[in-house]
Amino acid sequence: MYSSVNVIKKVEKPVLTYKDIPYKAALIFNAGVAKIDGKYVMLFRNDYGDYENHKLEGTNLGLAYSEDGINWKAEPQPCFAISSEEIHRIYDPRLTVIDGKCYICFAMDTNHGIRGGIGYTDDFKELKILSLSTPDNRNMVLFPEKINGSYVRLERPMPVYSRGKDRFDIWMSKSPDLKYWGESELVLGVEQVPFANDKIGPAAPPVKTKYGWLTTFHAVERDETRGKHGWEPRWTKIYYAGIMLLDLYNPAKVLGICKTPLIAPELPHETDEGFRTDVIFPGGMILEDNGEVKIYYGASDTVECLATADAEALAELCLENGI
Ligand code: BMA
Repeated sequence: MYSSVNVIKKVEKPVLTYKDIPYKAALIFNAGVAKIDGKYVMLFRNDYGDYENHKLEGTNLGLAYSEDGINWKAEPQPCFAISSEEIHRIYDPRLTVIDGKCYICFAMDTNHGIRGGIGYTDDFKELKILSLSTPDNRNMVLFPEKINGSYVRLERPMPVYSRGKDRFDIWMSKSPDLKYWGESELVLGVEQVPFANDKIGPAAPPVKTKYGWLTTFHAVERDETRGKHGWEPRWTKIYYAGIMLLDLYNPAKVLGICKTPLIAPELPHETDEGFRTDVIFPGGMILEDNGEVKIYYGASDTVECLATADAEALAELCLENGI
């Protein structure tokens, strides 16, 4: 088992759980976070049902606000009810502010596969969809500015037929308008991550540092000998958070990657309590003016947590070993 790198400081308790939600809620996790006009906004995934009796009924998204990024208050109702005969649910939202507008990337389960979606909202009441990928693709994140004249996203297609089950990698695509996407390139292959023997995918949207784009990813390790974890009937995987640095002008180029997990499951709510324990899944990273990053992550697919680190120290960790 790995430990988190020593520059990571975890907040001891989750920052949001189902107990903080004023409507039906069970698993609160995999949130996207943005700082807008000095105030923090969180769009979180809620797999609702009966937590005590381990019964889940469905998924919706909820909204919470915070003045300090640590203490959160959830809004009275869930937001963005998007479903139809074809669409089952949207989940795992990631927020990126570009030129003052809040964009939302999300995964969408449909009758015909999993699609990656990109939309925006002006008021967190209505989600206006700009593009939906062909299946299967998800874990999309947008860079916070155009690079060489294009919008850029990281994404994780799932080529089961050719790569074999779960052997998935991180890709990048470009767009002139956030609607039409192309010029796709491989960014990081799963075989380049020493702590992943299964699949990897983008995590929180990248932040800009003078060294390059600093960005988290998730990395999955399978070790069936460790047995099942959590109250989900078959769960045996471990999800770590990793971190890498991408070139500022050509973000398909990895400048360096930290060779051990950035965040590993360690605290009781990360390893012992919940639906799928041993899962760390970042969805938000905020770079503060003092150089600190706040990294928000779902733990055990059950609660939303926060860790902090110095952005420069993280960039150095990536550059120490290169790729
Ligand atoms: C992934 C996604 C995430 C989830 C993770 C661990 O495949 O479904 O939403 O957090 O698995 O269960």
